[in-house]
Amino acid sequence: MTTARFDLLLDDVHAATMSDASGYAAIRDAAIGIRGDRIAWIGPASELPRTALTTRRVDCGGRWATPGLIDCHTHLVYAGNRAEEFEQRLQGASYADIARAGGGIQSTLRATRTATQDALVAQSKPRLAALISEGVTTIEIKSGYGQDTATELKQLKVARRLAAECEVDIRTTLLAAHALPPEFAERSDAYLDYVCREMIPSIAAGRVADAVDVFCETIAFSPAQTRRVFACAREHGLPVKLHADQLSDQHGAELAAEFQALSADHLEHTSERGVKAMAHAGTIAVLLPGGFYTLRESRLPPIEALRAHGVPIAIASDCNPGTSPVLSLVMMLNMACTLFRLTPEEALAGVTRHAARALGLADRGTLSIGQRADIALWDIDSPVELAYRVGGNSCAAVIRLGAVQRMSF
Ligand code: DI6
Ligand code: FE
Repeated sequence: MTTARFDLLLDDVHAATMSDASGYAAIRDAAIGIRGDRIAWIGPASELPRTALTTRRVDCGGRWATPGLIDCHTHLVYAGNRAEEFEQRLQGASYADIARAGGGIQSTLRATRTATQDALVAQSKPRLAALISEGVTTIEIKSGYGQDTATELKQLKVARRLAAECEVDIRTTLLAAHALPPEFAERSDAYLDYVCREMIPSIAAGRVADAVDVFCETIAFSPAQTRRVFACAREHGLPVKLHADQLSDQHGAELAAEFQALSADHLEHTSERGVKAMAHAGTIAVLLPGGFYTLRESRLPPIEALRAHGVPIAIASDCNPGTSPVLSLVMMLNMACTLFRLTPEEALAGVTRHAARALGLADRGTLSIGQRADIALWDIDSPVELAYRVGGNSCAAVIRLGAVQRMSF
């Protein structure tokens, strides 16, 4: 028998491996052996080969390990602040009223267009740091506050720069079809000509985006327009995602499924037919409780149908300045359970295993042999506590690509 050799061995640890569809797939009193940037061994410590050698050993003191968290839907890179809109909404204005008065996405667009790359990095980094401090090791960041090639590119480049400067893996998504820029007012088809003829080709050539997203809604782009953007994205070899059925049933889920989208996100108004189409296509459902909470929505996403048809459910922060000024993915576990009635197991799978799939990533999201060694350690007595607590940060350590990033014990 060959001797097991590890660079890092975690022991006296309980592991919520998330490695199968049922619950935490927990291993109590586990050990996790890491070689290079991968998990090389995981199992009950009692089964660890006695001859195993390791360069470094960390006694985790009975803490829980989970896969590093994955936030699969954010608009984290933007300039400015919309706190005054929060006050306006408290006084009775609706999200749509504010948008019509030139606020909302347009106000973030103006601020983002005029910000330098350095200013965008400086404003976005603290938001990213907050998410990372709670165990996030992979995050998706969308553009969508530029609506011209230069600014969309600037947002995506800032996201790439944040990846180089921070301890996190970043996937980027082009969301050029988020809102209509002022120069194209009343001319949405002309704007999409520009998106398809110029933006998508140049973004694809520069390899600055990993996917293309569209906001399909009465206040944004129609299903026919979405179809056009998706066809163009696919021609350029980019996978698609969709802001689908958030405020009304646009049959967005069906449309996403038709284009084999990685995910359809929001889904509050999706019908059972839409859910079936997603199941058939393997499209992941991304639920965003932060927006639901902030806008005080009442219509729930079709959780029962998603379960019944076996559509994997991911959960994300939707971090954005308007509808979800959320800087805690762990808080979304609580909201997913409290507001959407997910189980704590489902919620945790939503920010690990299923979130990885929503980004098309097969190398992370579970603690199992061969996966990236992206691991969060938590000061909790059981994994339910992650969803149960509101506030406080119980993340005690983060290991990313096999390296200990941070450890508070
Ligand atoms: N749906 C949302 O909830 C956000 N974007 C989207 O397509 C809102 C973005 C904002 O208000 O800035
Ligand atoms: Fe969003």
